[in-house]
Amino acid sequence: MRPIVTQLPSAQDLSDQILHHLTHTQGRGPEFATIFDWRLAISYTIRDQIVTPWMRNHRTSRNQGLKRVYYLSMEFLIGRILGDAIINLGLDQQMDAALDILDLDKQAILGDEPDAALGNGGLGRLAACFMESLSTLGVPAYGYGIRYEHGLFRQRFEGGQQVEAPEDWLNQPHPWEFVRVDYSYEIGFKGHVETVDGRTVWHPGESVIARAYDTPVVGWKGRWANTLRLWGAQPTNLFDLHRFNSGDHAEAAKPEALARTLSRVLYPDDTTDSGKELRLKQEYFLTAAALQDILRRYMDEHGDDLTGLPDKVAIQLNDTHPAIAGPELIRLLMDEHGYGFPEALQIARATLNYTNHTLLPEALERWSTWLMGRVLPRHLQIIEMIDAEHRTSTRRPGHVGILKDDQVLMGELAFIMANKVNGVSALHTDLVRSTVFYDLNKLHGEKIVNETNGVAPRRWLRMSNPPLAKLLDATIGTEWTGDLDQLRLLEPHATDPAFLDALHAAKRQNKVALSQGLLADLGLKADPDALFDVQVKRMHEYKRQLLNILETIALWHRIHESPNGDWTPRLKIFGGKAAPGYWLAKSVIHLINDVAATINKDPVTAKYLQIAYPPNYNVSMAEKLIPAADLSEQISTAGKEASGTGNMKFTMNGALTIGTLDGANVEIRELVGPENFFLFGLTAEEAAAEKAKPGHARAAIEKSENMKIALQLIAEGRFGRAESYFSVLDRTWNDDPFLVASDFDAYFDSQRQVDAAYRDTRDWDRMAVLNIARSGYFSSDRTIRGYMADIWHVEPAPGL
Ligand code: 26Y
Repeated sequence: MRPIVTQLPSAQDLSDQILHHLTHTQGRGPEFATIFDWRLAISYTIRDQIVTPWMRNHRTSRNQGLKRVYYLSMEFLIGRILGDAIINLGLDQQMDAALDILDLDKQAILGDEPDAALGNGGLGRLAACFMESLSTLGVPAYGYGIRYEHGLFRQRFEGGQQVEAPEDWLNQPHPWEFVRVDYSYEIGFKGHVETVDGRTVWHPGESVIARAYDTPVVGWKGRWANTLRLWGAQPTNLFDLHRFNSGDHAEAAKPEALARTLSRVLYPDDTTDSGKELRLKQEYFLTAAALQDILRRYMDEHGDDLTGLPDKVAIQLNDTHPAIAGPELIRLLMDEHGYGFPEALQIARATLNYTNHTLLPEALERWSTWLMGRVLPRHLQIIEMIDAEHRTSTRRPGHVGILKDDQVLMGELAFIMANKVNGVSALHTDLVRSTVFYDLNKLHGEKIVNETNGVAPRRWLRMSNPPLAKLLDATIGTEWTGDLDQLRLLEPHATDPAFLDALHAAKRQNKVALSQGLLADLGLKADPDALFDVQVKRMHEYKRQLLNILETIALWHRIHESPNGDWTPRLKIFGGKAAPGYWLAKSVIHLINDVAATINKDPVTAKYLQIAYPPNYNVSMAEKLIPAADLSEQISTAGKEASGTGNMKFTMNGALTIGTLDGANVEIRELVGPENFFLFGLTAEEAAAEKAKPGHARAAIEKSENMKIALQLIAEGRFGRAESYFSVLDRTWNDDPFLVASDFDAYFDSQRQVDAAYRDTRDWDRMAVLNIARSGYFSSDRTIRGYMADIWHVEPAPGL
């Protein structure tokens, strides 16, 4: 390939181009332009820069017939795009200077962009980090998802309780996407199946058009850009005039109505699978559109013989959500392209791979055969064929299978149809082997592999933590951004007082900035020298925000007992949304807010303890909170958190972790060193044994003075009407499935060790350096290299 020398634009070039887009694309003169106009003009200017590597990708991949990766995900939690694109293109300094020329405020411009919140939490954010790393590494790849009109709901608090409002990011023009009217596919649902001359034909009863909307995703140094292709639903026949004219107005509008609902809204629940028809339709909509697109591209480039598909295509299923890909690919190969079942099965199996992200039984997808048969009748037939073939070929009739109790088990389907199945941390992968897929693992020993999660260091370090990034650049050079293992070079500086001072100053700068935000948004006066203790993630019982707030209450009580004691000042920060129907998680939100209201106005403890719960935690808020954190709360019941990725972001940004031996915490602790990590709590094995003991909760509470006091204060109504928390209290005393009580004392004691450690500033900062220096493993670049070698068997494009 001819090397392409790309000249970076100067500040003057950028400012000229911004003015050009302002006038010619936005149609506004500078004297009338709003922040929004400027942001769009700047976004178009940056987008122009991405087009060069993007075209390079298209030409190289096609001309050289490169194998591609396809990442199918119902969620891409992207967040804001502009700041990340500027950083990746290496244009931050030029852009700062350009904005100076134009006299524009960068923070105001960046802050004007709405978050693309097309995901619930970890799984969606992982997909976004993977897209960035795939581009950074120069791997030809597409992400396929749904262009939800409404992303994850907005959260606000009323009387301390969560209230949801619809999210509306597409209410304004979205400058990053290119609509591809020429790439549209018809997606059918329902109807009936017919056999004509031995060939099966599915006649769908209704259909929609999937239309492609492309967003380029640029990697580090702007060398390569891949495409995130999101599907939006369009009605098949815009309007049935015939029906309308004959007076059947409702019937005439039906195709429109189906299309309007299909890509309308992201399902906001990441825990309980509700088995809703619309969700199944969304999953099929994404999958069927993606597969048609993949086969079309393959045949364009390599001809009509689809037996070579696995050599040129690797498809990754992000959890079971797109697992209908197995039956759909077989259907396309058999019914549309004339292959026999055995051959179709073999091609599909060599192409598909499946990532498992959860062991929680309530999050595992299963569809009733009745619903599956109604919505996707042909697919149900194929599922029955896959199931029967698997039972025969493994000689396990009536044993493990996809169909059970009139349900289609999507995990089993994904497993059986996958070439490789992976877990997302070492511990999780072990548990995948020994629990959910115990039987299947015995039959297919080589199938399960581990790929520990990672996060994109461009967004999660260079972009979101400028003070630290600057210090790293000055100390070890700039190469760490694309090669995070280079953070190791910091280790010798862990004993250098000047470096420790500089690190402390960088952290403090982030804490001051956050404090200003908390004052402006919540009216909370935070002390930037207090320990910033942060737990941000979705609200879920297994993540145990309840353990954290109960410990806070107990601490508050102890401070009251000796108000002149030598307490370490702390700011407890919570952030996270509960699924709208998850009552218990919502009561915990209510409890945290009520406790915060009481404690924050207590003059006796004010110097030592404050609580902040800013509403509407999202990617952009994470970018502010994580760089300002001293302590990262990773306190899930061992065995329940598949990996966690927030934990990695905190470590990279120099927070120390208080955590259990769960998910990737295990690997974080091993890497940073057990002496630089605050470990507490039962192991996964111990937790399982403890849970099996009758009366474990009550027994543990009786033994713990601190826990008893905390529960008692709640029950007495010290923070609000006790009735509000009756269900939380009742569950804690009588059931406590996530072992808050069993781990309480260990957690409380560990927090006191944190208090003591934080008082030795020098030593704390030294530990922070070691956490940063040893966090290189958690770059998603490393994760993607693992997928490339173990699962996809793809190479970066030549020259990258
Ligand atoms: C089927 C529906 C109810 C559903 C929708 C979303 C089920 C699950 C999800 C999302 C799950 C998720 O975000 N899992 C998280 O994936 C992260 C990335 O691997 C892990 O780090 C994290 O531990 C896991 O909870």
